Amino acid sequence: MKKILVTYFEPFGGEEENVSSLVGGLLPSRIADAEIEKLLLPVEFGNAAQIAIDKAEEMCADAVIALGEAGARKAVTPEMAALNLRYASIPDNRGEKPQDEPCIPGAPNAYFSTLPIRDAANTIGGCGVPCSVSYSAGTYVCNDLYFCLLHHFKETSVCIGFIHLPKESSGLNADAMAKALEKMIEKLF
Ligand code: PCA
Repeated sequence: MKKILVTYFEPFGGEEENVSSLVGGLLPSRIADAEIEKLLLPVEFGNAAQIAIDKAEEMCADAVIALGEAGARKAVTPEMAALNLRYASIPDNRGEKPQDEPCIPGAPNAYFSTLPIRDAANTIGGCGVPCSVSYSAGTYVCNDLYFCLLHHFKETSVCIGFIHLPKESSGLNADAMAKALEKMIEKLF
């Protein structure tokens, strides 16, 4: 049985909710042959990543699928890569506002996803949910989490993917997004 850690975020930027936790919360605890563990993360540079890494290690995860909200987007966007860069235009939930700092000093400039992102996007799109591959996860806490996970697990078989989700006001509801993610997990694992 595969073990998959699904993470999602608390609200940030003064908002009341974060669509990633609505969608993550709707996922069942078992999908086909995979056991799903869920984890809510704080929107804090460094801390979110450390909490996710500790949990993935503790449960011996085979994969980590991280979810986050990208409010301005109109589609589900699996992220192809993460940059070793922190730049915040608004403070994180602890008040940190880094201005062009590395996530991890001395680490490579970027990593590619170790989840088959194109297949993931095709499966989500096949469920009738607008979906396209994104080539930038930004430079805020989502990218930080993604980069730190990819760095930590780089020489292991643990596969890491990140998916940004649009707000429900884009016309996509959490239920439809959760169903599509369930299908994606079923196909990939
Ligand atoms: N979205 C932010 C951080 C938390 C979230 O859900 C981002 O895209 O970095």
